[in-house]
Amino acid sequence: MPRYRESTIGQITNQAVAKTRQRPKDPCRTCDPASEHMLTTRGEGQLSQFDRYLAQQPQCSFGLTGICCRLCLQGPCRILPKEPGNRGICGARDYAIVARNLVRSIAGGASSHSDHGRHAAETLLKVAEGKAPDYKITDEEKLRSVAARIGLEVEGVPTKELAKQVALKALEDYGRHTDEPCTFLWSTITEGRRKKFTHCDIAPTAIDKTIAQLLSQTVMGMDADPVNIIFGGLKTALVDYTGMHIGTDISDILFGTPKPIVSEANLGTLDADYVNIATHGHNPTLSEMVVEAARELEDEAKAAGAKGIRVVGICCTGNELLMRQGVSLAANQASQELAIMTGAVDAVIMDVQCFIPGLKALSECFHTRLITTNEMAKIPGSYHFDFKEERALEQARDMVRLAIEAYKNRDASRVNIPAEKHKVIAGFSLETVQEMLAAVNPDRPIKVITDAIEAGEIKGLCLFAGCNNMKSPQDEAHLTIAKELAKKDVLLLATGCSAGALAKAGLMTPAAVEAYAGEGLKSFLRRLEEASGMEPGLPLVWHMGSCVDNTRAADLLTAMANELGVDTPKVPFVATAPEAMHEKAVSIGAWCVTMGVPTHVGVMPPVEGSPLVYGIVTQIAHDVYGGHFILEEDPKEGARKLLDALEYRVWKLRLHRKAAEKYDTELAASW
Ligand code: BF8
Ligand code: SF4
Repeated sequence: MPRYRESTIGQITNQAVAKTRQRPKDPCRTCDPASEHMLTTRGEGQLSQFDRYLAQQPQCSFGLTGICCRLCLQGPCRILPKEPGNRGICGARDYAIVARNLVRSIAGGASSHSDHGRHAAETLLKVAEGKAPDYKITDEEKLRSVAARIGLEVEGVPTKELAKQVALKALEDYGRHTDEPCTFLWSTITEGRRKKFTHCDIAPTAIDKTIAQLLSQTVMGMDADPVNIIFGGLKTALVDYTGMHIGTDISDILFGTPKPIVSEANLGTLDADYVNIATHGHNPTLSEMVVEAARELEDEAKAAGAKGIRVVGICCTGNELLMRQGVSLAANQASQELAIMTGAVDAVIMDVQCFIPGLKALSECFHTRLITTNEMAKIPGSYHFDFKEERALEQARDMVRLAIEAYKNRDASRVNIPAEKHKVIAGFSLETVQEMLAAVNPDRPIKVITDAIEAGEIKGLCLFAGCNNMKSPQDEAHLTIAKELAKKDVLLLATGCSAGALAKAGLMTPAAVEAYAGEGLKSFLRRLEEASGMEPGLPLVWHMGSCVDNTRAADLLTAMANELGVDTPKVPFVATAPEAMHEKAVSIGAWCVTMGVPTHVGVMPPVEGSPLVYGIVTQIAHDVYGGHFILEEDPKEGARKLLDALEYRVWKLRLHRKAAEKYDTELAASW
């Protein structure tokens, strides 16, 4: 069987350099009306990343294509067209430099996600040991199901004791010294993936060791073999997955597994009459306490002249609070500074990741107080709390009081809140999805999806993930691809800032089903809606949570593979990061590929400088893992390629089924 070749995949088109040469002139590059309002009505001197992006153009073509090396002090070395300049000073070739740079991004992403997971596990341990009295085990059922999945004895074990064992088992994944693979990886993937990762020698045994080894593998004078470097990167991507899974599982245990919930999204959710607190970052450990403290201190806000306190979310902390508490999602990554420009945000409380230093200069134009809370993430000139779970609620109260104080200094004449906001139906954890599907088929809920695919009612699933990137007009690629795929009957899942983009634009509503879904998708969603009695209806896009919650989508992929009796590369499931920006998006994309998922990235990563590496990630990866990167900056083309990948899988699955029936053999394992 010849391997799948999409005619344009694998051909370098120099998209990154072509883009920087276009040098846009207008900072207002967004298709979010709220962002447009802020960028066109803001006061003088209120600069944001939209302006700074223009100032950086044109960007360096060596950096854009990945052929700049700064790994040692002899550098930077650039790969030039002719000998001897076509190698670094040490003799490193383009492929080694591109591969090393790429996998070091994966190490960055994996360290972020796994730190998040570690923090969750340490918090759970403190709760189990009675050292964090403000927290509790909210979802005992999840605790027991996670414990059973990772092989712990559950029957008759008291809750706190079990919580301790789960926490310790998670922490074991960070520093194991034996050859056993990471538990939170091994217990959540298919048998086929376990064999594949073992065969390719990329099954990680310990998170911290794997990240450290990748850095060691890629220092000056170490690995120069691009395939070996990339395999090291993929092993590290799997520890990214492991840390993310730990983060999601334990957050659900501590704060509850998300259920369908109605809220709103976009800057219009800020309210001039209230003390507005924006929670920003990723880890719900702090923000859950802020929500609780804000509820407690309503009267203090009223005494200060406000109607009360409004907590809103930005980025993934926003997604976490939206999914569990129904807190409004005010902004995704690109509009974080624009929230401050409204003049109505009294404090931004940050935990970890994705809050940008540019917030500080802008906050100085207003009364807004910036509050950082993590020892690794400080912004000069901001308030800083050394956040400790042992004193969580007390510290959260102090933060909320800082916001109330700031409110007293708010200049009402400068408040400029755009009207734009949309209803959002969120809360699609795997448990929610399974419960909905069980209303149709109680014995085999996932079969409802796989049957709909096999019957041709829907074409498959697409996971929308990742960020905003100033290289693309804000949210445009997310919306374009979502609408294109919905029209073609693809069931859409979303996380992270992609979910933010789709929520802000009203795509997480039943009305969007009417407006954008093809007939097949419409009838599938209606059937499910009726059977499950889902109020107030099913949205077009299912919000699965923050970036770490991409593992919820991966679990759905695994469940579909198990239901179909195949390995993941045969499942009609694709992923897209239309506006990928962060190193975390690179690591998520890399584990999606190892899980056998065709993964579209809408902003060119720095790989065009090496045809060999480009070929490995877009073609060879498919041969080995069944997943590959689709690197395409044109959103419509990206959507077409994703759809092609889905249709190819459905076609092949049918073909293999027919052959197996006809010759009475096992279903072919190839993809
Ligand atoms: O972790 S999608 S910009 S906020 S990295 Fe960051 Fe990207 Fe947003 Fe969530 Ni994920
Ligand atoms: Fe140059 Fe080699 Fe040093 Fe990189 S490691 S900066 S290519 S000499």
